[in-house]
Amino acid sequence: MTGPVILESDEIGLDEIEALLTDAADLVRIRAFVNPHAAARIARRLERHPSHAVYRNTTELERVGESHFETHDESGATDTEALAAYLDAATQLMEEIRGLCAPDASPFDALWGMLTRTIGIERAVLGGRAMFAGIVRIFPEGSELLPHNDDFARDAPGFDLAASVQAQLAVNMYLETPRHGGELELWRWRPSPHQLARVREAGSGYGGDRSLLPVPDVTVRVEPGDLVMFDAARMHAVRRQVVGRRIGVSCFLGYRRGLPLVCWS
Ligand SMILES: O=C(O)CCC(=O)C(=O)O
Repeated sequence: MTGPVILESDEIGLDEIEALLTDAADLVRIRAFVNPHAAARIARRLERHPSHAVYRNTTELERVGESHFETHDESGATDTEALAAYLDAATQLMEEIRGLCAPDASPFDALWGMLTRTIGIERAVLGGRAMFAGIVRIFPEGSELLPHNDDFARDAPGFDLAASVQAQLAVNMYLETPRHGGELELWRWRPSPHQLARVREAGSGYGGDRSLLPVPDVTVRVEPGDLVMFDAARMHAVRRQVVGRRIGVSCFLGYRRGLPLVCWS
């Protein structure tokens, strides 16, 4: 078994995505993708947005914007009212979040601009309507994200988008990071639903029990300004924020061979 393979890059293009999907790399990182000096300022402005709230189904964590994860339950059953509200608000929320970044450049716009140049990017469409993309995730001091993976086909069964996406990549751009804790952990394991059920932490609606998992294959300390991308089908987690909090802008990229990427949160 090799040690962690972090592909340091200055761009995300097809080569970087291919490296993740073939396991040639565990993680792609672009250092200072967001100006590290602007990052803290942007974080302070974003957290003032009125949508700032705890996640409906993970109350330890907070977010600005909205997340498709909050529109379904553990089994993947859609809460139709929550989904309609999510789609109704998507475009305006994205504009408001962009507006709050100004006069600094919006991290999400920078990602969008880069992907427009390299591969092509579109907002994901669900039931004919564009999804929200670019959630701001706030991990308060003391919080953690349990080991889990993300799979749109599992979370939104029956939608065309799920069937057309061949791989789901997670992109996180960090604006503020804790002085101690908050490392990203990644396993070289893409568990099936059955395997996931076997390691589920009692009482958690989404996450695995660390004591049932081996030591992660990759543990990375992230810095303000870093962009990190990995295959969301792999088990991943965020260690407890011991001192300080962690704020980042996050979205998923859906890879479809020969087509532009699609983006959602
Ligand atoms: O914030 C991170 O570093 C990873 C978050 C995560 O679990 C995800 O993007 O799915």
